[in-house]
Amino acid sequence: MAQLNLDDHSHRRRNPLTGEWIQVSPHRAKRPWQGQTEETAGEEKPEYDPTCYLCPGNERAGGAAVNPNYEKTFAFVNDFSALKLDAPAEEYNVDDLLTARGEPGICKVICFSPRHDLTLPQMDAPAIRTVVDLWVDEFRELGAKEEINYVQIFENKGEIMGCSNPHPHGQIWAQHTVPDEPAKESREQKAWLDKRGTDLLADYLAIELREKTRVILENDSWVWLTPFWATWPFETMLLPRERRETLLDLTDKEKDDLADILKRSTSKYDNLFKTSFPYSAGFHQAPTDGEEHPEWRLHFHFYPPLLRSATVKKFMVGYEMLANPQRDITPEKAAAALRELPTERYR
Ligand code: H2U
Ligand code: ZN
Repeated sequence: MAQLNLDDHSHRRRNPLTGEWIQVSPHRAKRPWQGQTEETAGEEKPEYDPTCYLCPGNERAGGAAVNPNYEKTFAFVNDFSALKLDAPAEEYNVDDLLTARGEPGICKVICFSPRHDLTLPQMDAPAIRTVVDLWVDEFRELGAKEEINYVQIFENKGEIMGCSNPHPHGQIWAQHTVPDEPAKESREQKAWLDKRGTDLLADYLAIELREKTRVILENDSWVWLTPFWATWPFETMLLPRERRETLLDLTDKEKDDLADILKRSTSKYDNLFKTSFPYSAGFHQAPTDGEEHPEWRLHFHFYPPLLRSATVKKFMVGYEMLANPQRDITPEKAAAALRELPTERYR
């Protein structure tokens, strides 16, 4: 039997943050990298759109409110919030088979810029820094609430991801329960700390900085890489060099550096298929449950759906739905493709 070659043989990789596995089939992607770069129809947007419910001074959907004439960023409670603070945190149980619980929470919408026509890579670093500051402020305020034990900050970008409005914006859902994805990461990081006495992502980062095959970009405070266990073709993760449990622990320099690496990473993404690159992305951070979390290291995940071009998307169906997520192009190949691209956006 030949020795296992991760560039060649079909294999499974374990995600140490969740304990879940991914099927990798590198032989199916043996053909050399053929990044098709058909430019998508020039999506020319106006700086201000009088029909946009997020532009400054405009009325929101259904006349819920009128936006102020904001000049940098703007946050408001989602007019169609999925989570509400008035839900009683009570149990419902029928014979231990039908179990439910009331879930109090708060949903917010956060506008990144008054400009309707920009996205993160098109904003300058000081403007992105104002978004970082908004994330910090919102996290502080929501996380401090008695009922709130977890704050999920995210951005859903692009029509292909079901995003309803091109105005640059993200969302925050803050709630009583730590939801499943961060709960898995809490469990695995805690188990690692208990067993090894170190933080899991510190040990992981050390390997990545040694091997360098999956690192794409670095600055003084952050490392951008394709995780060894990435599921989506161009999935990436942004890690702080120092252990920071939440955004509240970041220094001024780390916040500036975060703005810098967000600009350059999202520019590379746009350059990959010469399109405004769609994704779901966001932070995973320690719960805001009042407990100590020495096991936690905050990080940012990018989950982009595109596979081969601006229009060819990876479907998570069939085997993925019924058995296990699967990928062809290896995380190492994806990192190499992203590494080659300029950090300056194509236009
Ligand atoms: P997307 O980024 O997924 O398109 O979501 C935009 C959010 O904005 C969505 O959750 C909210 C929707 O409920 N929204 C308002 O709160 N007010 C509005 O006037 C329209 C949209
Ligand atoms: Zn707008």
